[in-house]
Amino acid sequence: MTHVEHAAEVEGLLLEIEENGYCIVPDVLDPDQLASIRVALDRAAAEDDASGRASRYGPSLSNQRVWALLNRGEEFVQLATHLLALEFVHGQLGPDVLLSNLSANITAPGGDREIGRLHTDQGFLLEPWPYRLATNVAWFLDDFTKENGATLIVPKSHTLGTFPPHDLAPSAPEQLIGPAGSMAIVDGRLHHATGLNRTKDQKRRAVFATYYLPFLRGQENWTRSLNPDVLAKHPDLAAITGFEEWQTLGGINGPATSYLNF
Ligand SMILES: O=C(O)CCC(=O)C(=O)O
Repeated sequence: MTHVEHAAEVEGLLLEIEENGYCIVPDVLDPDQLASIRVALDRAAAEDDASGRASRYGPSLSNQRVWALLNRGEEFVQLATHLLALEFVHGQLGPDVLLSNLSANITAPGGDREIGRLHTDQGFLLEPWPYRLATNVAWFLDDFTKENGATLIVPKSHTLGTFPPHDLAPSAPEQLIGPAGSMAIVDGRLHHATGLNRTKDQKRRAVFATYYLPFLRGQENWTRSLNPDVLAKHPDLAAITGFEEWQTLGGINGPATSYLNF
């Protein structure tokens, strides 16, 4: 594909997000990349279980979240800084962004009703929301199917600029469906929820990279949690994890103090 064809394709998909609140891009990760990310995630999830720190939820605690993945393997740094994903993120949010969080959500069989509520990724702001503050990149590590908990979505709900209805059981007309290796780009205002995994024995693994406009405080406080070795190896992470001053914000106007062991 030529540079011009590529730019036109990205432009077309950005328009699709403007209209529907999301788009799905297939074939972004190749089978080797997928295999190594799955191994890294399974290892991190098992380590959390073994240490008693696992973030499990749902009626039978079948679902598992694994947080702050920058610290859990090189594979995850590559996802957070993936050039094509960042092209979409910059198209949505502009040239400067922060990585609010990088987490995995693993749905597994268990439970008989949808678990989470419909929500958005910028629900920290009082409504109405005049513009987008967040963009989420969902990396499909397994096929996303109707049965295995593919994310529930309400297309075009990003144009409402409001919270979803406060119902306990989410009702959404569509789901993010696509093969493993795809990524979905989701406007931070889109109403969505984790689907219920109705399969007998299939997990649905996904990594969610959420980016914010640079003046916001992100979900993860990377300036305290990012492993210094990871930062030393990837100095380009400094800007998106909030280590650098942006405009007049986040500067250090006095001696710097390390709170890493605080
Ligand atoms: O796991 C999913 O399908 C959705 C996760 C989600 O809603 C989120 O990370 O905000």
